[in-house]
Amino acid sequence: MTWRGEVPKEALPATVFSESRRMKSRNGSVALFALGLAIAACVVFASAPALSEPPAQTSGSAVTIGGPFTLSTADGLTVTHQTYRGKWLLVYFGYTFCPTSCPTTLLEIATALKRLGPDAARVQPLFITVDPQRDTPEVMQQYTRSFDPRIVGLIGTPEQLAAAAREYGAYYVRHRTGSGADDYVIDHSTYLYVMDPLGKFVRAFDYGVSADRIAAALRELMALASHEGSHGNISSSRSG
Ligand SMILES: [Cu+2]
Repeated sequence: MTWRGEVPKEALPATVFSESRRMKSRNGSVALFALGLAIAACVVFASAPALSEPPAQTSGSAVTIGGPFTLSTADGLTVTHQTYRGKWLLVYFGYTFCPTSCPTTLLEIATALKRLGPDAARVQPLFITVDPQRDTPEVMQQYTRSFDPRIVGLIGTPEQLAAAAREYGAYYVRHRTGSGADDYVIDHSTYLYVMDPLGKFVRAFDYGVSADRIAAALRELMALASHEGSHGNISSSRSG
């Protein structure tokens, strides 16, 4: 069974992380893993040199990133695009079996939350799986908690996930690595999207963004928003 996340023509060019070039198992050697990293880095940076700084403010742009979705938490709660209004969202599409880009990004997000201190309460990271076959609620729960319990993993039916990915212009496609049902990897775009407390897209970070940059950008955005007073429903936890 195969599914594809559709790539809207107007979407940001996808930074595709070519996981099919790497080992299919998580039990490979360190050397293989390092080689995989090197290949992945080449793929990412060679394919999207212009996207290392995509501050892409969308106001006035025809491109709309983010939109209605219905997904579920690992606890079985249904969530939609409305659920997290009032929070700054960090949205990332990936899967728990991902050998590099997902663990790397989630680690940076977890570190960014620590850097933000109390302001992290105003941020909600969402890790949306593109692998509904293997990412069961239990697997997702365990995975996101291993980075930071504040990261929420979202699952859904293949249709729900494809729809959510489409709203964000996220790309993913499965590649078989063997004949077994679970012998596959998923190439996927690696943007980390930032949505404001009103649910509007603010910017996207390309793969490789550091925790410090994520934290600094969020601080800046929060300060700007409270300065402008244009986001009345930001949870007024505190600021510093
Ligand atoms: Cu990944």
